[in-house]
Amino acid sequence: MSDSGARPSLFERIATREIPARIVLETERVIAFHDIAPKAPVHVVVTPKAGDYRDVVELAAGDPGLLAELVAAAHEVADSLADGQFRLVFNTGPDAGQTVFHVHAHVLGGGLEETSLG
Ligand code: IU
Repeated sequence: MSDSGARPSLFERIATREIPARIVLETERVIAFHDIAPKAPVHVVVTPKAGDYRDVVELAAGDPGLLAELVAAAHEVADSLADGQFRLVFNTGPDAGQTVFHVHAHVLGGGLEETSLG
């Protein structure tokens, strides 16, 4: 649950199975599921089960260990679904495309040549 009695976020409701998702990995504090609108052959959302932090900047300041758990989960997902190769995207703020204000990473893989930043 979020603090301050706020309504549970979308991703908290996925973590409690209130909203269905295709879950691919779960640990004590982290959950990963296929994005409902994939932007790459592999597109998985990795997020803390609790909605205490709205974005990666808050998470890094407040619980860097949990940020490291997200990265480890992303690596594990990519190992099983994308040959261990992946792009990790944290949309941060509405102008950057963030729509869910519960920190999460997009794990993108499976062939990204057409969207390469390099
Ligand atoms: P964003 O970085 O906040 O834009 O990411 C939110 C993502 O959540 C976005 O890619 C949606 O497709 C995704 N999503 C989902 O996976 N399942 C849902 O039920 C809903 C949104 I609503």
